[in-house]
Amino acid sequence: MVPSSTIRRKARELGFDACRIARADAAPQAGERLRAWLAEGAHGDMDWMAETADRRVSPRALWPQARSVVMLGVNYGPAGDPLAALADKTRGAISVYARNRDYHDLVKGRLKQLAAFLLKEAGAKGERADAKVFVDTAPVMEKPLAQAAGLGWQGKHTNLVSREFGSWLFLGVIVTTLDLAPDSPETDHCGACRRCLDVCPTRAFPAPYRLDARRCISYLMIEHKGPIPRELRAAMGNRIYGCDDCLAVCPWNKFAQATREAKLAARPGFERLALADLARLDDAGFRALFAGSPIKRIGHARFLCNVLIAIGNSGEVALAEEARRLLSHASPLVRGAAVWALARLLPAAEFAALAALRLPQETDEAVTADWAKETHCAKK
Ligand code: B12
Ligand code: SF4
Ligand code: SF4
Repeated sequence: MVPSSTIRRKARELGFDACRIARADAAPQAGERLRAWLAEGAHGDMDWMAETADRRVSPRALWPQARSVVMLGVNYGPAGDPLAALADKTRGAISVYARNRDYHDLVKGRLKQLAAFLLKEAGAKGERADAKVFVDTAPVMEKPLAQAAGLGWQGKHTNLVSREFGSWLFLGVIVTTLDLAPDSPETDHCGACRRCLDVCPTRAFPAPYRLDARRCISYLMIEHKGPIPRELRAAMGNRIYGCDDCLAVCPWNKFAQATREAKLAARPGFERLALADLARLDDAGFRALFAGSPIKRIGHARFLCNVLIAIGNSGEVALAEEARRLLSHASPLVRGAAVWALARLLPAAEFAALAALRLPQETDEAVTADWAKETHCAKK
């Protein structure tokens, strides 16, 4: 058997901050809870969650030969106050995890190296084995497995909390046919605290330990396909990609440290990008600015919608010009968000005059309906 200490030493050398082991069937309740969550429809339009449910319930369902999981964590702790960017309404707030390189690329490369090392060590001991590596995108429930391995516990905000790194651990997993010595699971240390539940701007937690993704800003900005529900837009403030509020208020962050990984520390300026500049980016400019970042994955149109909602929430009349220009954008989603932003920034008479001018040119039914709705509730 490859000793845990050998795996941990190599993991540390490769840049992982935490490494613990569990049996592949160590989180038996997770599958049942996943099914209940899906049955409630809490996954919204993340159809891929439901489509892969049969395999997602357990690593053994995904790969019957799996015996052990090696759970890895990479600390992406911010250097300063993670919520400071929410203060300046004329600038966009990007969540901590997206302020530099896409962690999927970074973590996956390291997982592959660690898996290769593990198989080589096992081979040297005459053990025939196989391994697969996953980070986020595969049908594996990483959080309950990480808790079973002792990396942390699933807090009331449903994310993994570590006694050493607080809320700021990316997770990755190596699933292997090897029998490895399991570590002990971590227990829940939330106690009576409910800070994360109370801070959520869109009230996305129907109960502790349960998230309704349909109300979560992170889902709405990154995963949701259609227009963001109007009743949730004001609560999004100046966020333009993801949300950290429930993570940031956790008292266990007092033990957190800034990441040691330069590729995960905020890129200079990324915490203070002006909404006006972001609204003016064309597709090529968007791709260039966010090259290598997870933000690029949502595409230019989706990104502009997020920026327009932040513009609508800014209270800054000067930004109406940016929204007015985007009324001519090719995407109806962007045009609809521009209508919403203008209704919040312009006086009612000016908005009505603009509607009279632009409405006859609008060809999309949903955007036409947006004009009608906003004409009723435009700022007096
Ligand atoms: C889908 C998904 C999302 C969705 C849904 C999130 C969710 N909580 O399920 C959306 C788009 C909203 C999202 C947002 C974010 N995500 Co995300 N996401 C995932 C993904 C791909 C799957 C998660 C999943 O299986 N959800 C299904 C639900 C049913 O599972 P669950 O959350 O584990 O639910 C458990 C609890 O509800 C619990 N439970 C239910 N009832 C009860 C009752 C009791 C008493 C108890 C104790 C427990 C309990 O049991 C369930 C099963 O364990 C994972 C990667 C992966 N493959 O695991 C990343 C992942 C969870 N995301 C991650 C991150 C960083 C984020 C964001 C912080 C990003 C951001 N800043 O915007 C936010 C956080 C929002 C939040 N509060 O969760 C990290 C979290 C790392 C960590 N330390 O936990 C992961 C692990 C990716 C990674 N590889 O690092 N995400
Ligand atoms: S990420 Fe933001 S919106 Fe989503 S649950 Fe946490 S605080 Fe609420
Ligand atoms: S904020 Fe409180 S309740 Fe939420 S995860 Fe942290 S300790 Fe648990």
